[in-house]
Amino acid sequence: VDLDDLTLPEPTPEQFRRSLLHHLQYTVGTDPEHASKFDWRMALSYTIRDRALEPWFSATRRTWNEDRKRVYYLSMEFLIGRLLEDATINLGLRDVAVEVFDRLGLDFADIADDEPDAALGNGGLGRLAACYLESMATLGCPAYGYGIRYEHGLFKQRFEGGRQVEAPEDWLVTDNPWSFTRPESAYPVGFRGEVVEQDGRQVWTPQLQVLAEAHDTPVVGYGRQWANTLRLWAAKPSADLFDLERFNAGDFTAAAEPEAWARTLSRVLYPNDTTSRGKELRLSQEYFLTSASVQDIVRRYLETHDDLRRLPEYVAIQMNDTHPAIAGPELIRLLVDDHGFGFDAAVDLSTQVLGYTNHTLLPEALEHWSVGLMRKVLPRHLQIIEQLDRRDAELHGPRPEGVGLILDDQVKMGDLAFVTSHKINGVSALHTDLVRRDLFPALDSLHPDRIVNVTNGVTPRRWIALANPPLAQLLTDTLGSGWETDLERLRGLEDHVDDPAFREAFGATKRQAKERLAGWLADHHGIEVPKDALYDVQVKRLHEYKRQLMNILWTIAHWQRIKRDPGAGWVPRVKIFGGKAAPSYDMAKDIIRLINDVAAVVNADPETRDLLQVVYPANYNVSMAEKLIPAADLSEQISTAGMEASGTGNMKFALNGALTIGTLDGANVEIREHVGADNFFLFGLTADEVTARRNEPDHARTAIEKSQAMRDVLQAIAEGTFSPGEPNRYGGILDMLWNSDWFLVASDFDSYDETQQAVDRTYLDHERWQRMAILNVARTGYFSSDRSVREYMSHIWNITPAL
Ligand code: 26M
Repeated sequence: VDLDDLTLPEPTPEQFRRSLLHHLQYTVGTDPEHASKFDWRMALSYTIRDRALEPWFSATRRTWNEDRKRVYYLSMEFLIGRLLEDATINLGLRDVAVEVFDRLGLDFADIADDEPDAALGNGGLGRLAACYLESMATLGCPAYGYGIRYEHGLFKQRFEGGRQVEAPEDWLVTDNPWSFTRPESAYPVGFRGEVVEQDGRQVWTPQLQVLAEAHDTPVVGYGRQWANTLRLWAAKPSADLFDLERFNAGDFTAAAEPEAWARTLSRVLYPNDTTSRGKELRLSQEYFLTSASVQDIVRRYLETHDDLRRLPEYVAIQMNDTHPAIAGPELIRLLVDDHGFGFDAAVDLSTQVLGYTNHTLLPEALEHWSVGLMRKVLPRHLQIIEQLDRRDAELHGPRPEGVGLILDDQVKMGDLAFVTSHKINGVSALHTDLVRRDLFPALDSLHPDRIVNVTNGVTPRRWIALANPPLAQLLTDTLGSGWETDLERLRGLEDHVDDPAFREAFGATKRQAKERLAGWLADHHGIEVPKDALYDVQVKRLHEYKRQLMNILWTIAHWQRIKRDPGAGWVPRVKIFGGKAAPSYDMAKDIIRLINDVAAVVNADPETRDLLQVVYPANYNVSMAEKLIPAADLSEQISTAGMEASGTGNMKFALNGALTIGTLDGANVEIREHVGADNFFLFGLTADEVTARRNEPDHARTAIEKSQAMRDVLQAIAEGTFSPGEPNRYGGILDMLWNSDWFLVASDFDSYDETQQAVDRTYLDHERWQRMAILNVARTGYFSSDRSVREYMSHIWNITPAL
């Protein structure tokens, strides 16, 4: 078959309309008179999808024909959000689609808004994987994302009496037009059982087997040239799991148990982004993803090669944190047990293929599994880990205390990932320094060439073109097209920063975004906010180190000050919060409730209502981020220094013309260097000062006693100002602030307060603010994920892109 014969030409509006109506009738099975929003959305999705298949097939064919090296990105999370509008933009079809819907009397944006978010991730790590997939496709880097097709993504959040309530998420209840099931690509994944020695070889006979079934989604690059595959594994019981004997004996429930267990593996995403509590199901999910993926990778390689020793020339596997770190032992196992390799040769080969990205230094997030659990679930892999550990000890001589893969009967997954990878990377310059210094000092001095930095980035297609069409239009009008794939061109805006006409147009894009957001808040959340206030936004997962608490405490201080002197010329502010807490994280949930309680009191205060509003729309996710970020004037990046590995929200805000108030943490450091210190609101202790301050006894109490503002705030909370009739509601928070305060809210409060006042003063000088905002956009092109992916390609994967 000549595939080129089947290629669809770039559609005219008329052809697009015909495709749309064809799908509405023949795929969706309805007609324009009766079609619902859902029907139109499906018809549109199929129309767009048809056009995605051509770059998808041609990229796959080219990689195959040219026998190119491929990268495999293994991640427990892909927070891809909605796909329809992104694919439409990347295929260059947005204008045509908008026009066709206009003529049908329908609104393209409204229909695209019907799509559920694919929320297969918690936060930064999962969203980064999604941005990287999009950049790899845009750059023509042959790549596969491998993940799990969770039936239920991240829980849905709502508030009841200000408290977070979780409900299951159900993205698969309606058809997913972007997914292609590949029943022919299914792999058995074994668990438990025994290892016996036979003729000097170890033979593992698993007790349970599950099938991993592939579901493929095309990932379309910008410019219609290339598409890659996101392959998500669904767990299916293998036929022998069904216990026919038991069933026939009438024990139906027991007969179905092993089947139910199998399906559990892809049932639900763990809603944790910090604590790694040892749970057998989590380890089993990690192995399920890893084993299916590694089998698929080796199978694909062997289709066109016969010598596995050349695997590193054709395969790069990237581990997104340690969650898939069992990939090292799994690849070694396949090479030794199934392909006759010696142990050392298998280790060398695996190490050349694998890379490991670290995303956190938080001790509670560093994965470790007890030796006992490993022995039970993955007995052969434990043997390999023990053998790796012995080999390392022999190679490098006597080891200091605490060095090695197993400590206190726990397998340390970070160390395992390190010794089985040729490169280990941190995600910002500061974070990489800390990875070297604090996390892997011993391994770093043994392998000084292994740790490298790749500062995170975000895709400008989703985070500018899709999220902020008026800004995108202004960029194109000012710089010409091309900035979408060469974001450093934003520098060209510097030439226009003093041009009043450009300044006016730039200001208009922000005003429009605020109006859009205000409209959406009113329509979807019943929240009314002024359109001309300073929009101050903190959106991210709830965690003590991110210090949403400091933000809401400052909000209270600000409210108290306005009440003391209402006529003092205050800048009207809307404080916007968004984010979910892990269901078991009590302190984070208390902070959510406090924010909502403060909102209730402050928003109802007639003295201050025109000057201060606090809003917290429930269920922050990727599509809410697309609405909030373009409207922000001020981006809150206020983590305790040394704790946020990078941040990526910080980049999205700066690219959309928000100014940052932030600490010297993660990528804030580099953002400040790029935009210039004058265009960034810096406050707070440095990472080294944080370490020193924590060693000062009673640092919290001392700091609170020094700060009149802080004491007034804590007193109001303790008096029940925000919890009428229940003054002790926030006793836990108050006790923590006075007596422990690990995240140094009190120590940084006054510095934050002074800087917030500087924000107000600057905002009153409209010209100056506008100038700073424009320079933020102009100077943050570096934070494109295209730049990050290029660095991975050249420093870690050794891949040259096909485009
Ligand atoms: C671990 C064990 C069990 C269940 C869940 C987990 C887990 C899941 C996600 C642990 C951590 C997870 O994510 C961490 C994360 O999102 N880190 C963020 O990564 C971003 C991308 O590099 C950085 O920008 C953020 O600073 C970092 O916090």
